Amino acid sequence: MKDEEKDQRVRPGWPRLGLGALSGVLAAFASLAVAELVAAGVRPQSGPVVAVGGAAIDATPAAVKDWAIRHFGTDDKLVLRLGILVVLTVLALALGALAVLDRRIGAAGVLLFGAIGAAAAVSRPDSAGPADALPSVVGALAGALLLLYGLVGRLTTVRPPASSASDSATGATEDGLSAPTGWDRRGFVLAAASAAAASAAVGAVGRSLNASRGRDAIASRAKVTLPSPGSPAQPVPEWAGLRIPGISPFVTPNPDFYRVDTALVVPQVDAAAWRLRIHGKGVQRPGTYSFDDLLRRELIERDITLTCVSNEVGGRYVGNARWIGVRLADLLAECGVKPPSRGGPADQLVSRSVDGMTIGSPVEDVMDGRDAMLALGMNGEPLPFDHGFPVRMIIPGLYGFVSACKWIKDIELTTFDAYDPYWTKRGWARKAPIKTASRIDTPKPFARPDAGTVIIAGVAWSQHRGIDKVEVRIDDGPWQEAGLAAEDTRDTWRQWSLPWQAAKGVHTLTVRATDRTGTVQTDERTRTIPDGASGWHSVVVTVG
Ligand SMILES: Nc1nc2c(c(=O)[nH]1)N[C@H]1C(S)=C(S)[C@@H](COP(=O)(O)O)O[C@H]1N2
Ligand SMILES: [Mo]
Repeated sequence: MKDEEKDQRVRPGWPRLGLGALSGVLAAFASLAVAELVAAGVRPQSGPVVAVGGAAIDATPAAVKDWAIRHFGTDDKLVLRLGILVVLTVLALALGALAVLDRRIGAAGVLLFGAIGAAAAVSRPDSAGPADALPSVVGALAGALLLLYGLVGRLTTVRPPASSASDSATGATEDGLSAPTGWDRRGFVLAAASAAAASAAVGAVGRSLNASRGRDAIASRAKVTLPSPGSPAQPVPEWAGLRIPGISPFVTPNPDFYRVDTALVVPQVDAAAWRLRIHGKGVQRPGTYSFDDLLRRELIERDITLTCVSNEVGGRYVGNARWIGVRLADLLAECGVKPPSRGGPADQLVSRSVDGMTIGSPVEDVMDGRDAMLALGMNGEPLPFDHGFPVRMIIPGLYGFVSACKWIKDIELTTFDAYDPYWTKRGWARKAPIKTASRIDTPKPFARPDAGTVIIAGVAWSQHRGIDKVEVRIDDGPWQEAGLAAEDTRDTWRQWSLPWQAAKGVHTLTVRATDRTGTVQTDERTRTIPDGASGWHSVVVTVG
């Protein structure tokens, strides 16, 4: 304590700059807390962190986004949020210190942050209009007032007018520092502690209000009973699922199903208020459908394996589920839509989601007889919120970014020439059928199995063409044909296995698949951008 005081006397600026920096952080978090509270009244997505994060996701170059998806997986959004908070903290530290030197700079800085948040919020594709600026603006004003009058104001010198000694800051005399450069130490500590406590309380109230806004959506999902489908899926053949430890289960349980999307806040849509609009080029009878309208139609139930274009060779962004939904081709035909091969003027179907995503699919594929659907159910339950409740699109054979719009609300018929959807604008392909692929699930990379019989097993997929053959190669040996599990449909993946007499040493296991068109999976390695990775998956193991 003594040393500190001495220090203060020698370099009176530094401790105050430090406390100024602390004030900056307190003010920043107070701003966020207030913004969260205001966002609860506007829309949860209008808060500055979500808005700036969303803008950052959209602005991120495709390669970086792909890298983030690969490295952080479904945690990518958590990492982004933390990143934003770290950057904000660093800037707030600097701004707080600057505010001690010049309060105008402090004020300008805080308001600039508010302006950035507001600009991001109103320019989001799902923005509800100017009201989305409110959380950032009100938060910034609260932060600026707190910083300047509540905190830094107590640190900076208040030079008492010569005529009046009464409003002189009191810290000076207590510290024994020479007046008039004193500051109100006790007042500052009190203000800082109250600001922190108030921010925590306001933030907590804001968060819980935000959470409760999803109540209608949660209730509407709980009320859904999926009717039994008029066109049920064929029973899964008994031998579609091999009983091999470590192999991917034939049906991916919903909680294990990969999730890839740009939504920082998972949209929670009230099914009762949800509508789907179908319109655009060549739509003779545009229509609007409610969730009940769809439930009343004949439903189809199909097993379909979904794959993400960001899935690397050997990656986990593939899953197989039993979907229930409305046949999309029928709905389009009712609206008078014709595919290009029958003279329809539109060759691209653009799906729009409530969160502003756009996904473009070939009309020809949707109407060529495959089981393209508006899915309402996934593995026996209404769609989970993460996977698009109340309705999403599923088109067998196409990567998710050109087929699987979640939280869909609008379908527009147009042409590929006239419009590029979200991912295409960012360097991904316009059209992207899923590439034939295979993956070794077991043994795992760098496993150390005992010498003797080792079961090599995994999955292979070539949606809408079907898997004909899977082969495995040990080191540079010959290709050996693996045993295939029974085929469910050509839209689903297929398990495979091969018993291997493993000798001691390090070995490389490689797999490749052949689809029903007779095409052998290529060993040419490509990146995921623009239309999906290719190449063989291999795993190195050490047999002991
Ligand atoms: N609204 C919306 N729908 C979306 C996306 C998205 O970012 N937003 N991502 C697409 C991509 S790239 C894929 S691979 C699938 C993933 O679906 P899943 O998360 O249910 O596995 O959703 C598609 N639908
Ligand atoms: Mo994807």
